Amino acid sequence: MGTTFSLSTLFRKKDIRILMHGLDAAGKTTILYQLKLGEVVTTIPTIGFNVETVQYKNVNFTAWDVGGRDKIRPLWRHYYQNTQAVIFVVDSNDRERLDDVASEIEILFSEDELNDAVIVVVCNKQDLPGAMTVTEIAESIRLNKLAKNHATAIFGCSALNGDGLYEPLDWLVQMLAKKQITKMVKTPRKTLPQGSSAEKEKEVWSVTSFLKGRIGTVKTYLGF
Ligand SMILES: Nc1nc2c(ncn2[C@@H]2O[C@H](COP(=O)(O)OP(=O)(O)OP(=O)(O)O)[C@@H](O)[C@H]2O)c(=O)[nH]1
Ligand SMILES: [Mg+2]
Repeated sequence: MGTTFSLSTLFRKKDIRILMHGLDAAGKTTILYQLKLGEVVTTIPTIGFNVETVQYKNVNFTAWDVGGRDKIRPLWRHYYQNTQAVIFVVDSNDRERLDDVASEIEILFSEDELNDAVIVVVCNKQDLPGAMTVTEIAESIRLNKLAKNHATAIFGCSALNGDGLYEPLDWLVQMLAKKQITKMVKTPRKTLPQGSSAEKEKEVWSVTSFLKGRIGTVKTYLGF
């Protein structure tokens, strides 16, 4: 008897909860509203949080943009529960605080509650002439070392002109879909909770037939 699962188990999850973290003035709120409204809004420093749902390629991202001032950073961990992805926003023009960025990112990667989350670093303000490159930032924050135990990637963007805002989302969706498939392959059907909708699902595919024929369907569903 091989491991079996139903395709609908994968399809139930198309809501993704993401956290947007980063030092104050990195551009989190600007990115959030550029994604939501397609325009640059005038921001003030966020004291609590903003939360918005952004729909992209058939996925609903519920994005929590939490204020980054040093005094309120200890509150970040109250938002970790059920988080599937973290977008850590860096001000590419702020060389002076790159050490702070490195230590905050290191803390994030070591949080047990985020063990299953994917973390994407976004180097914002690439439109500014003095902006550090993505490579420079990746080296300074030692992302290679952190990536050994965690799914991660780094991208450049500009919330001001909208460049590069969607590549991180594409990567997140791909990574989360991969994780979901891996989890399902590893989870024997008998461990599904009794009476759950997955349990009631009538059509069940074997792993082999799923892998042979269904990955294309998953991609289509996710909008690739
Ligand atoms: N040049 C440039 N400026 C940007 C960009 N993104 C944001 N800004 C500016 O950076 C400043 C801070 O942006 P916010 O979005 O408020 O930053 P934040 O990360 O939400 O800050 P907190 O709420 O304090 O944590 C604002 O003046 C934005 O207009 C960008 O891509 N390029
Ligand atoms: Mg803000």
